[in-house]
Amino acid sequence: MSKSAMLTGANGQDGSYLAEFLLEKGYRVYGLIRRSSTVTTERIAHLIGRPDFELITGDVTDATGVHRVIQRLRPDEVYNLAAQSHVGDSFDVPSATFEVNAVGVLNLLETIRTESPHTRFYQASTSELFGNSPPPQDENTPFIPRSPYAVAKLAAHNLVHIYREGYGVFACAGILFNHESERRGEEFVTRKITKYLARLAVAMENNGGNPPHDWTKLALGNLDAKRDWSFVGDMVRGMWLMLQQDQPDDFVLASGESHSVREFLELAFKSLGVDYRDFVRIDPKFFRPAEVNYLCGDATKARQVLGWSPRVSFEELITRMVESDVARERDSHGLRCAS
Ligand code: NAP
Ligand code: G4F
Repeated sequence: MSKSAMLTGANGQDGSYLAEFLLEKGYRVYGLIRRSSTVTTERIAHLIGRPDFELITGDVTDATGVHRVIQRLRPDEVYNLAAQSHVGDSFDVPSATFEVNAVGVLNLLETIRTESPHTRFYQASTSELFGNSPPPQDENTPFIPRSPYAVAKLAAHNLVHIYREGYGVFACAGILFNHESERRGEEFVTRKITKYLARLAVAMENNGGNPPHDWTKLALGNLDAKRDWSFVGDMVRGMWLMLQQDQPDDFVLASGESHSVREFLELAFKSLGVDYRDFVRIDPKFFRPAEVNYLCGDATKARQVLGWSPRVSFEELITRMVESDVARERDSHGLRCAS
C-alpha cells in the first residue's frame, strides 16, 4: 500500500516542490491550504485533479480543524511547512506570526500525540534561529533569534524536542538555510532581484539594447547581509530523508557557501551585461529593526547520516531563476502587446 503524507503550506514554494517529490515516490498527498479570497494555488495548479493529490481547506491556527483532519487521515507523515515566512514582515505582524509559526505547530503535535501516534512529523525550522551566532552554524550552534519570526520558530523547535523526548512522537526538525527557486515569493530578496532583472532585460530587448531613459531603479535594503543559498529541490529531498531514518533527529541542510546580497546582484546583473549599481537604490524602508548578518551552514551531519548533499550550485540557481523570470516576462510582454 502506498504511504500517505499531509503537507501544510502545500501551496507555498517548498510545499509545491515537496508535493511533486512525494507524488513521484508514489505517496498519496493531502495538501492543507487556508481559505483565501483570491486564487493561491498557482504553484500547484499542475497537480490539481490528480487522483493521488487532494486539497483540504484548513488553517494550522485552528486547533479543532487540525484535530479533525489528522484524526480522519491518520497520515504516515506530516510535513509542517505552513508559516508566516517573511522575516521582515514579522516585525509588523508579530502576534499573527507567533500564532501560525508556534501555536500552529503545537496544534499539530498535540493532535498527532493523541490521535495518530504512528505519524512521523517534520517541522520547518530555520537558520534564522542562529541569529548572529558566528558561522559556520551547525546543530550545536547556540540559537540567538533576532526577529519575532525566529522567536516563534524557536518555540516550535523546542516543542518538537518536547514531543519527541516526552511523548515519543517521531518528530524531526530540519534547520534549513535559505533556499530559492523560480517559485520563490516575489517579496524575498532573490526573486525580487530576478523579477526586476527580467523586466529590465525585456525592456532593453525592445529598446535597441538600452534601458528606457525613464527606467525605475530597484529599491533594496541591506546589501551586506550574507546568506547560504540553495535550491529548494535539494532541500525537499533532505526533508523526506529525515523522516525515513530509524530515529527522529534535527539536521542542518545548507550548501556550506555564503554570499552577500551584493554578490547575488553582481552575478545576476552580469548575465545581462549591465552593472547593478546603475539600477539599484537603497531604501531604508527595507532595513530590519534587527538584522541577521552572516549565515553559513555546516551540513556535515546530514551528509554523514542522511547521505544528503546539494546538487545545484549558487551560480546555477541564479541562472535558473533569471531564465525563468525572463521567459515569463517575455510571455506577458507578448500578451500585453497582442491585446
Ligand atoms: P512560503 O512560500 O511563504 O509558504 C508558506 C505557506 O504557509 C503558504 O502556503 C501559506 O499559505 C501557508 N500558511 C501561512 N499561514 C498559514 C496558516 N495559518 N494555516 C495554513 N497555512 C498557512 O514559504 P516557503 O519558502 O515555502 O517555506 C516553507 C517553510 O519553511 C516555512 O515554514 C518557512 O518558515 C520555512 N523555511 C523556509 C526557508 C526558505 O529559505 N524558503 C528556510 C528555512 C525555513 P498562503 O499561500 O495562503 O499564504
Ligand atoms: O530574502 P530575505 O527576505 O530572506 P531571509 O530574511 O533570509 O529569510 C528567508 O530565509 C530564512 C532562512 O534563513 C527563512 F527562515 C525565512 O522563512 C525566509 O525564507 O532576506 C535576505 C536578506 C536579509 O538580510 C535582508 O535584510 O536580504 C536582505 N535584503 C536587502 N534588501 C532584503 C531586501 N530582503 C528583502 N526581503 N527585501 C529587500 O528589499
